[in-house]
Amino acid sequence: MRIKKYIVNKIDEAKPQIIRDLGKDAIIIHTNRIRAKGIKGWFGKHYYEILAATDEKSQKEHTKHHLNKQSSPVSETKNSELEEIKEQLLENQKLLNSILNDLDHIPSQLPPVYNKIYKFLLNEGINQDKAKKLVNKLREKGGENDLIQSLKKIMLKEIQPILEKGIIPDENKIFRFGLVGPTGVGKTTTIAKLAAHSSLNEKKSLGLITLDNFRIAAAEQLKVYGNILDVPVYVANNLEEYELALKRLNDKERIYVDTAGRSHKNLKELQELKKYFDKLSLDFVFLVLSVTTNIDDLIPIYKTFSLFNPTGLILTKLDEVDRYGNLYNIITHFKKPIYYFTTGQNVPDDIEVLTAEDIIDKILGGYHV
Ligand SMILES: Nc1nc2c(ncn2[C@@H]2O[C@H](COP(=O)(O)OP(=O)(O)OP(=O)(O)O)[C@@H](O)[C@H]2O)c(=O)[nH]1
Ligand SMILES: [Mg+2]
Repeated sequence: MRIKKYIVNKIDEAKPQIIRDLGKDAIIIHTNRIRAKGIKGWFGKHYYEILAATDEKSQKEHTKHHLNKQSSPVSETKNSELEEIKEQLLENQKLLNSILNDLDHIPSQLPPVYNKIYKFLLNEGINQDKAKKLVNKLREKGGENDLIQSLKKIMLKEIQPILEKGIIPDENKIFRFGLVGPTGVGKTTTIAKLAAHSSLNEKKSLGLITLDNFRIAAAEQLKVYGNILDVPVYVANNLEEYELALKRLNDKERIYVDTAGRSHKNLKELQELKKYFDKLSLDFVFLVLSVTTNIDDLIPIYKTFSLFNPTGLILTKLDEVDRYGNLYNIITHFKKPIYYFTTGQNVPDDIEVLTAEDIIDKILGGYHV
């Protein structure tokens, strides 16, 4: 066995070197994508470390073959021999391509049209692994002329069943809602929007409770909205006050409970908050997350807040993003229905319910053939 290491900018670049050094039977045994050290690395420069191997026998044959070719004068090389070499090289190329494809579905090996779609998905903010999986599914499906239409179907099949669950039944029942989430994502603003909708459109009787005694301004913020809508707002500083507020709002068709934003790193405070939620069985617990937060940062947040056993998500600040791929990341990663999307600071207008189709249209809308 002979192993040789290659450092290249693109995996393709290693292929001719591997054939030249180790022969056509060489196989790639390992590839590693590495970020360049120092200042180059900061600018996202990557290179590949590739390990290729061949056994001694085929290596010897390769060297012999190589030397023979070198010593024979070009004038003596017959056309048929040249053809043979050409064929051999093409064979090698095919072999290496298939190895590389099997390795990690390397995007540079994709046919151009798929590569374009892959790059588009990445550019839209879809996570690399998820984009790769989508393109692979698209390739497997194949056959259809309109690839974007096929991709849409694939994505729809994936996210529709998740989103379909995110509907509040249109019943004359009493519903209690609690909103939790990290700081500043828009929980209080969203409660104001929801409360306005319940009161003005659905004509429901309602009350608001805030457990946010953390910031003095927080209770005031909700009270202002309460006054405008003419609905009672209770500020609960402890469990007793919370129970009292619940009693007073007992006959209301809708109760919205606002909470202080907490860092997911502050587990103790979150566990304390959980005690309040346990006091009243809430029909819907919404975890409020901002779409401006990257999926990698959302994962630990989601993990900690799953303490509250959320019914679903509310995604805020959709107006602040230009690319919608993170929606796909969030839906496929957490597999939780998204009940509402908020699209700005205006109360009560900037809130929407989006279907799976709406979301996919947003993501794929910018693709040009
Ligand atoms: N652009 C944009 N801003 C929003 C949206 N929703 C809320 N905001 C703004 O985000 C800021 C924080 O909103 P809050 O409702 O106070 O957020 P919160 O989650 O209650 O914050 P804490 O209670 O401090 O954790 C405010 O300036 C809101 O106007 C939205 O959909 N888009
Ligand atoms: Mg708040």
